[in-house]
Amino acid sequence: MSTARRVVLETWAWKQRNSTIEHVLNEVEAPDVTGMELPTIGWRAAQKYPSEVHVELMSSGMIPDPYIGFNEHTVQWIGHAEWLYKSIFTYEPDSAESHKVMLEFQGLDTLCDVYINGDKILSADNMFQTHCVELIPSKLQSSNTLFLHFKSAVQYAKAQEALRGRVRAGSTNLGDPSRVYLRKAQYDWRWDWGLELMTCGIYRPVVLSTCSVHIDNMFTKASVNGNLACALEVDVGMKGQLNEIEKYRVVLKDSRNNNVRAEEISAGGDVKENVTLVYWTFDEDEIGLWWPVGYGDQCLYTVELTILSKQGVILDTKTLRIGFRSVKLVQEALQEPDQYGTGTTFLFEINGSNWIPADNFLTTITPDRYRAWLTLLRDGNQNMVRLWGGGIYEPDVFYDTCDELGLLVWQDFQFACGVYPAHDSFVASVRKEAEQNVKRLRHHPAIALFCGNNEDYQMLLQWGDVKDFPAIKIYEEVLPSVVETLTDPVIPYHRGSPYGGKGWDTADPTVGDVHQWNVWGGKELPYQDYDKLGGRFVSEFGMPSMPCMKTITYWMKDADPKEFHAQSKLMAQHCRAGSFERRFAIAMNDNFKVTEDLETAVFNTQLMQSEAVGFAYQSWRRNWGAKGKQYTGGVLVWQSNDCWPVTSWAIADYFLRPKPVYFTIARHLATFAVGITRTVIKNRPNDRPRQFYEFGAFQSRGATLDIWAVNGTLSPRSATLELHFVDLCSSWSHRETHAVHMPPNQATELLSIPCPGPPKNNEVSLTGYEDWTTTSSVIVGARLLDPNDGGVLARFVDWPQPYRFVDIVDPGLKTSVSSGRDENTTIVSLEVEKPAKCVVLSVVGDGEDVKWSDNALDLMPGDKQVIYAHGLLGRNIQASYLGKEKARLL
Ligand code: BMA
Repeated sequence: MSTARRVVLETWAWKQRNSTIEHVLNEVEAPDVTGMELPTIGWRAAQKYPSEVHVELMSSGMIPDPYIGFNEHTVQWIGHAEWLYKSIFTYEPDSAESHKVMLEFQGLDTLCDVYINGDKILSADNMFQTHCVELIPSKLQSSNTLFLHFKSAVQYAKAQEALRGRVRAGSTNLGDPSRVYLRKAQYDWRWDWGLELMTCGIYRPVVLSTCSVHIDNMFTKASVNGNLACALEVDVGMKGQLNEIEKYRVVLKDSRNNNVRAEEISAGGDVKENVTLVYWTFDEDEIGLWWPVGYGDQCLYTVELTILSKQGVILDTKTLRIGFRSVKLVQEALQEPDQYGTGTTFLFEINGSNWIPADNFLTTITPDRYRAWLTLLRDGNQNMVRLWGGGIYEPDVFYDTCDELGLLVWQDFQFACGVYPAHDSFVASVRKEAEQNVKRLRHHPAIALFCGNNEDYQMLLQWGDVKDFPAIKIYEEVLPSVVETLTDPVIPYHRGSPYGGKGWDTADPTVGDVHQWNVWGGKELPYQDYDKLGGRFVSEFGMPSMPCMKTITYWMKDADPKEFHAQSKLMAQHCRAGSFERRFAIAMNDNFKVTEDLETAVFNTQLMQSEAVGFAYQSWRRNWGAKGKQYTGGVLVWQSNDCWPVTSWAIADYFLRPKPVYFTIARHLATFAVGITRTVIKNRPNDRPRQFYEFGAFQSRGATLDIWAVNGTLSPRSATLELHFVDLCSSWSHRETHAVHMPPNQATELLSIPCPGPPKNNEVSLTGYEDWTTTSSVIVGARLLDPNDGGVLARFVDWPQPYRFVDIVDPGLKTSVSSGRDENTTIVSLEVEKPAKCVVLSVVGDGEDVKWSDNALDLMPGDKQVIYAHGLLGRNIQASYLGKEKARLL
């Protein structure tokens, strides 16, 4: 009998296969049998662990960085070759009673035959599964050779396609449709923000364990009832010599390591593989609840399970960190129709973004990088992250960090944009993948929803010509039953994203969730229409932009200077969005002056993304009304992050550099927010956004302003709404205040007024708002002030549109810089004499990035803004803004 021992196998050698496997297993040199004209590479010590072949090839200097220049194309051969890994491990039976020896492969990417001492022990074909193989101790020697043979996923998928038929799967920029036949991250085949990199390798640890009893899984059922009373049941699943078990010890500890409860349970006679160990109910105040960020603390507990033998030997232990929370997806009838009809809510009271894998090379994403990404999202006032179905089930550190930060997780099962098959072996593989991942994830309080797939229902509806949809069996039978059986309390399951209306009308704005791609994509509508394009829960929508110049410079390394142009070949190589040339042309032409300068184009695309996404967020949050009127229950922008340096919808780029939109979203999602919509009354209503003014007649046409506010707290709040109107073309300005009241946890309409402006004769009108009002260049600043201390609860500035018509005047931007509380922090104050649009601060020169507490601000005269810059370290600051898009020294 023995305590379980686990050893991570970290030392590997790798090489490209160029002879038969038999030759390799026998370590015999042999002639090239691949028949391919590919470079061949002999055994080399792996530099990284876990390991992927591209990363090894790069570390050895054998291939260039595919994220730079056009290098993607020179590394395509790697995905067509086959790759071998080898490890030698020692085995010493610690006693004759060591009954079980197991090898656990926590992640093999993807098609991999595994051999021990020449015997095949596993044929893996699903990257999302953990493969656990029991070894026969008598066959092990003191030194053992483990061989991994990775086959070409590209070729396997094509062969399956030849066998089973070609299906539809996204458009051509979403990778080859044969991808649906292999359970490998779908974005590896290329996506509309990602390059084609078919890597392979040991992307998660390989663990050798020896034990007599092994905890296969621990199921912690932490529940919270309607009165917020908590209970915990702990079940265990075990394998091995169960008759050796004398007792179990279960301990619940709080985050300070204090015992909350502890119990020893005698195993009794006939021990079963699955046992319920404890069911504890707790007194009020004994347990702190886990809340999403912004709603309360994230109290976390650990459950420690120890299995003891009759001799007091610890046979195995397992620890899981849990939280107590209930999660419901509320889909109940709304009281009255809104602009879309009545329908039902879809709410968790959440806002956030869509996560894609943070790198094409998963082994390069360190726990610190995961934490930095998720902290960035949390600091941006997001409280939900959706793990999109074309990526991976992320490693534990991702979900642990979400638990700690209070970020809820919407977890897609890994299917995206395709007609997936459902033959028996495929369904069996998916079932196992789903069971393993649900068991791995279910104890995380952050998990709010499991979702069947990304856009598979929608694509079908869109195409209209696909009759056969075999994977319905997966989305409507297999996955919901796995979630229902393996979670308790049951975690909500949603068939697909989007999914809702009758007959799979995935675009129905009154039921379920929608993906809104009619601004960028679809009908190419102006982004100023986003307020008419909402739904009960908008789980995707977005607008792309270029990353900052520093990131562009990374991929331009050694490039010809002529590539530094918005429409150059290298800029296109680093933008994968379908029809991006035409779509950018339309949206940019609608809103901005055409430019040939790359830096100006970068600024303009970023401003457009910020304005578009910002307008959507503020409009849809406005739909969060009182009970029965919660018309929009959440918004998840596409997309949080990037997997390489690229022009995409990401709100922060590959190097975690936030784009202006990141800060704009943060402001719209703050606890208090104020919003304005401007409607130009006598516009041409059918062919242009209603916010656009007529350049020829702006002295005679007025606009109305609708102003609302959101109180995200659970208490009512009184405030002063302060409005400041400033004309860009004259010295006219005007201020007024209104006392307002905001009921808790909802948006409230505050005012609907004509927009004031300078009178025709340049005489200031003091008598209300008449028809002579103009929107021509009147900037409207709104602030919500605390009536007691004047503190600013929220601010928003509305500019006339389109921006290409606005005659910008020099805002007279003044900055002052002083030292902050610690040597790493600098306080930067910004003031203007005239309004400035989207003032983006950046650091001059190279070195570490600066973390700005806020950025991309709309500044108003008399409203000084203070920003904290972390890591500036005495370097100079530069600024860009609408009208001065090229950054200049302050
Ligand atoms: C969606 C996603 C992705 C895609 C994005 C941008 O609908 O599900 O497939 O990358 O749009 O086009």
